[in-house]
Amino acid sequence: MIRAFFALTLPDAVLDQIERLQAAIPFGRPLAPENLHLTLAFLGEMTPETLEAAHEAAETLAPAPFAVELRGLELMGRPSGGVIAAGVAEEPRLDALAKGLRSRLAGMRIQLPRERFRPHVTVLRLKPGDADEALVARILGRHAGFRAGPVPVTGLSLFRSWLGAGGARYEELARYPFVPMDGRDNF
Ligand code: 2AM
Repeated sequence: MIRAFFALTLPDAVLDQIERLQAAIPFGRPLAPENLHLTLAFLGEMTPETLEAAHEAAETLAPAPFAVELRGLELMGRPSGGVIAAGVAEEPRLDALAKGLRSRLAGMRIQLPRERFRPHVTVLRLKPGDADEALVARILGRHAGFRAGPVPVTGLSLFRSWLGAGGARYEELARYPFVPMDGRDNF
């Protein structure tokens, strides 16, 4: 089985901004720059045949390129085991892209483990004892004005996730550049 997900990659300038943010947070385990991404759809464990179907689904997406901005910080989960993530400024074209991808996957009878799309970029992972609620709240408040971008959305990527003792490692299996078909958005 192959553990896979679709995500947007981030430009170096944004990776640098996130790295500076990570350095300013005094707890948690920062994700390495090569592990930072914006997940569009987590597929979970797939057979090679199902993964091929997911690949074909993604190939039919052809929106016009656009851009998003990272904005603010949030705690997802609990301080004892959640993640600190950068939020994403509201962008209807991003929602349309995720929806278009998910409906194409559904058309291939691929059920996603989690339905709701909540765009974010995980920047730190927390484990028990890293920080209490008050400290997390203080840090979130201090960095509420965090902004990074633009993140040009000129394509998406299919990643394989390898789980290991040192954490997950991601491998880009395919890239789908956006080439608008007949000049129109095709989410
Ligand atoms: P995260 O950013 O919230 O950690 C690769 O593992 C990507 O898929 C990560 O970005 C992760 O989201 C997301 N992911 C991992 N496990 C998941 C799950 N069970 N459901 C939804 N998304 C998941």
